[in-house]
Amino acid sequence: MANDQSMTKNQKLIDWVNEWAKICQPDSVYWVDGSEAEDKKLFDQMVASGMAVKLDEKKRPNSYYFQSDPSDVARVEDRTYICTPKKEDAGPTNNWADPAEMKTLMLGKYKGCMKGRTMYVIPYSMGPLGSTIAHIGIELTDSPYVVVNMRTMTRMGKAVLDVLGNGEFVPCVHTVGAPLAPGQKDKAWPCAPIEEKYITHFPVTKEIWSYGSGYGGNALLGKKCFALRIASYMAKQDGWLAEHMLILGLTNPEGKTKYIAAAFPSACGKTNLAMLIPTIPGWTVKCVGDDIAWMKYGKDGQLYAINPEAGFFGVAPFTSMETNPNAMLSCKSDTIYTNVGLTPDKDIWWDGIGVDCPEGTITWKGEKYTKGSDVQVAHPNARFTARANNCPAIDPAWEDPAGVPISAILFGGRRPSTVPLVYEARDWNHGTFMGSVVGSEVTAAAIGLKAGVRRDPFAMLPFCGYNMADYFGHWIKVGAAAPDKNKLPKIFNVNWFRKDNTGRWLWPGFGENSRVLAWVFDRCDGKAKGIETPIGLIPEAKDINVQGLKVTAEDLKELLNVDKNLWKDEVVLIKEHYARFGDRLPKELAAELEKLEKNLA
Ligand code: GTP
Ligand code: SPV
Ligand code: MN
Repeated sequence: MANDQSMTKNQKLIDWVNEWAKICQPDSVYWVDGSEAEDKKLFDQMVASGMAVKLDEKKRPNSYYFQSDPSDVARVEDRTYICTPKKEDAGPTNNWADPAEMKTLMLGKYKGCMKGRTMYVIPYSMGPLGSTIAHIGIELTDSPYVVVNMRTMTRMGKAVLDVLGNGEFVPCVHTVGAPLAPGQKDKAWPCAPIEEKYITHFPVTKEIWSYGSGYGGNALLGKKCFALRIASYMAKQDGWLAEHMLILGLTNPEGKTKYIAAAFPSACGKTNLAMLIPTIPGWTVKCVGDDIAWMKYGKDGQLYAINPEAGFFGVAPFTSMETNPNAMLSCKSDTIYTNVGLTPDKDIWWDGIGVDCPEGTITWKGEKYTKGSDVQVAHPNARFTARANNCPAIDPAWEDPAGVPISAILFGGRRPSTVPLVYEARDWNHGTFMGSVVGSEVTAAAIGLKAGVRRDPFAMLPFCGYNMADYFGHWIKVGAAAPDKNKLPKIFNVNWFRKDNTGRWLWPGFGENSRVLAWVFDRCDGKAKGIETPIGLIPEAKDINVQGLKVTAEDLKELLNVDKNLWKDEVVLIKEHYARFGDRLPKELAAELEKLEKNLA
């Protein structure tokens, strides 16, 4: 089979690819088939060109190391656009540009942008191939790094074209924005300067145009661009939910399983929670997904979730056999590492991996580490790209096209104070309120953010494809449309990141979070009690099992404390946050805020 347009009979697709080839002017066009041989060939080429390093085959089978350009290490929220016809429809939390103007501007940049390179055509499916809830995208890219990452993160290749037939696809155009003049030597990691990058979405016409970055969410367009920004817009139109959520299956000592979805902002613990190993006896956790959930009501009236991805693009630093063994085992083989340290024996290293950094390790910037030097070995947003199938804790139902029934939804972020370890919403609208006011200390997952706590509603601030106030309204609507209110998931807020006034973590986190999940499970099972507070229901101290922990009774009291004065300050911040949305804010949420204020008086 030739890797060309003979792979499909979809004339619309062929015409679209040819049109873009004319604009971008690549040396050649290559249709990706998704085979292992093709994957190997691409890696070999990248090793030969100096873009990739093959890791030691014994220590890290079939795994490769990449170093990005120092300017291209994470998502760029400043350079990310939602281009709806009307500015109000993108809302106050998104960068907006007029679609026609943006297209004119970007077409100017796309002209000849792939000179000296190959244009790869990547057919991919978000969701199990052929499932009625999956959606197909086609990404054009001039980055072989993107191709090999998409192979792990999505179902990709010829099989997708077969399923697509003459059907509709979401067109995604990507370039690193670094054309080569004849004879010009390529960089190991070509990209455009930050101020020339554009990560652009046209939700109404369902198109994605990305220019100038080769990294993560900027370049793997099936992930944040499609499965969240475009999909959230589709979900609003069609009455479902596209969310920045992990999905896990929790089984109690009696063998009963419940599924939980959880939204935490970037680098706030989704991958860790999704595959945690419970420290309390008799409980197990299985992973369905670690970043994105698409949720719809099933015939039985319950909310069902699928993971549209096929792999993990996980934060490397502080992942270890101690904190997250399942992630370490997932990235043992067949893994792509980006911006970690490269040891002299061709293995990888990052802070918190559990061993000292070997002398002579090459840092993500290409410097040599010597003991005592204070160079940064791995970038804080260094990532591994690993196959979900390689995760020892993958749930047997993770690819079930019907999804898994969701019993509980958790929200949370990094809050050093104020927000207790866990509290439960009184009902769906109260839970929607909780999601809408999530705050978190910013992390390294995006470039150029000011340090401190920012509001990141539903962990969707960088990922909502339309007006955030309308998104809140959509959540209210989905709750109201529940076929059976009693089957709605219960909603909780959690906070693993409380500190005391010396800066010490009050809660050990990681596997110990199972102690909180157990209370959530029991609440859903009608067993444990919830105590009313002004902000919602909290556990009785006795219902959080702290056996074997260093957490003292005092610590636990502090962790579960609802300090009225701190919450009054919080209300002021929530009001500021809500004010951005003007009268587009759903009245149900204004009412929830009023209720909270009254409860605190
Ligand atoms: P994205 O992939 O950016 O969406 O991130 P994520 O939400 O999946 O975050 P991840 O699980 O990768 O965790 C990010 C960082 O938070 C890592 O360095 C973890 O070690 C740390 N972390 C995760 N869970 C906990 C926890 O329970 N307590 C503490 N203290 N740190 C945690
Ligand atoms: C996030 O930032 O939430 C991620 C990493 O999951 S990226 O794919 O770069 O968006
Ligand atoms: Mn994420």
